[in-house]
Amino acid sequence: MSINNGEQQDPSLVQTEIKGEILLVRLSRPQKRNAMNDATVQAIEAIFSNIPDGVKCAIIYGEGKHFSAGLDLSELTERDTMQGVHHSRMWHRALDKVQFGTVPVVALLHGACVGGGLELASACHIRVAEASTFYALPEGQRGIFVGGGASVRLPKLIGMARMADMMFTGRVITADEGNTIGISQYITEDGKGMEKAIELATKICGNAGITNYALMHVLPRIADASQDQALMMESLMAAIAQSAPEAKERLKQFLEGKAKKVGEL
Ligand code: 1HE
Repeated sequence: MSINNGEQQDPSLVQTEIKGEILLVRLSRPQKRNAMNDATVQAIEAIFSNIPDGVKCAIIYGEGKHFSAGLDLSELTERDTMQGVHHSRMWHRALDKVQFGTVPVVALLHGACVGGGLELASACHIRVAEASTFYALPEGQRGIFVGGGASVRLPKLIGMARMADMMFTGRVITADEGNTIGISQYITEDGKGMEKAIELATKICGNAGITNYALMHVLPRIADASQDQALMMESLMAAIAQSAPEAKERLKQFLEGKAKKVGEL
C-alpha cells in the first residue's frame, strides 16, 4: 500500500536514541509537520515492537515546531474502501504496540497535536504538553473519520461529548484547556517539556517492573470490563504484585524507615 517515493524508505522519519534506561523516539519529518505517512506508522510499530534490553521507559516527541499534523493527507486520495480498512488497521496495530508494548511511554507535546497526532498521543501513558500545544480533530472538516483509535482512546481521556464537539465543529483546544479536561497530565513552559518528560520517565524507570506492567496491561482491561470481572482482576493483580520479591523488599525498607515517604517519592 505504500507509495515508494524514496522518502518513505528513509529510516530517518523516526529517530531513536537511548539515554540510560530511557528510549527517546523522535518524529523526524519537520518539513511536513511530522505528518505520518505509512512508513512513519510502520517505523513506530517496529520501534515499539523491539524495545532494546535495558530500556524501561520511552519518550516520544516531535522535531520542529509541531508534535504532529496527523495523517499524511497526500496518501489518502487514491484509496478504495478495503484499502481504507487495511490502512486504519495498520494504525491500530502500530498504536497498540505503543499502548500495550513492554515499556510505558511518555508523550511530549508541542505545537499541533492534531488528527492522527492526537491519536498517537492518546495511545501513550502520560502526556506532557508545552504551552504551545493545541489539539484538534480536523477529520470532521476534511470529510473523513478518525481511523487511528481516537474513537476508543480519546473519550476515555475527555469524554465522548467533547470528542464529538471537536469533530462536529473543528474546535481547537489550547494546552491549558487540554490539561484541564484530561488530555495532558502535565503542562510546562515552551522548551521545558523534555526536562519534565525525563523527570517523569526516570521515576517510572524506578518502579517495580510488575507495577508498570499492571498499569499498562491490566488497568485498561479493568476499565473495559464489567464491575464483577474488574474487581476479580484487581484482586488477582494485587495478589501477584504483592507476592513478588521486589514488593516484599520495598515494603520491608519502608517499615525499617529506610524508604522515602509519600511526597518525597
Ligand atoms: C501536510 C500535513 C498533513 C502539513 N498531510 N501534508 N491533519 C490535518 O488536517 C492537519 C493539516 N495541517 C495543518 O493544519 C497545518 O499544517 C498545521 C497547523 C499542522 C501546521 O501549520 P504550519 O503553518 O506550521 O505548516 P504548513 O505550511 O501548513 O505545512 C507545511 C508543509 O507540511 C506543507 O507542505 P509544503 O509542501 O507546501 O511545504 C503542508 O502541505 C504539509 N503538511 N500537514 C500532508 N497532515 C489514522 S487516521 C488519522 C486522520 C487524520 O489525522 S486527519 C487530520 C490530518
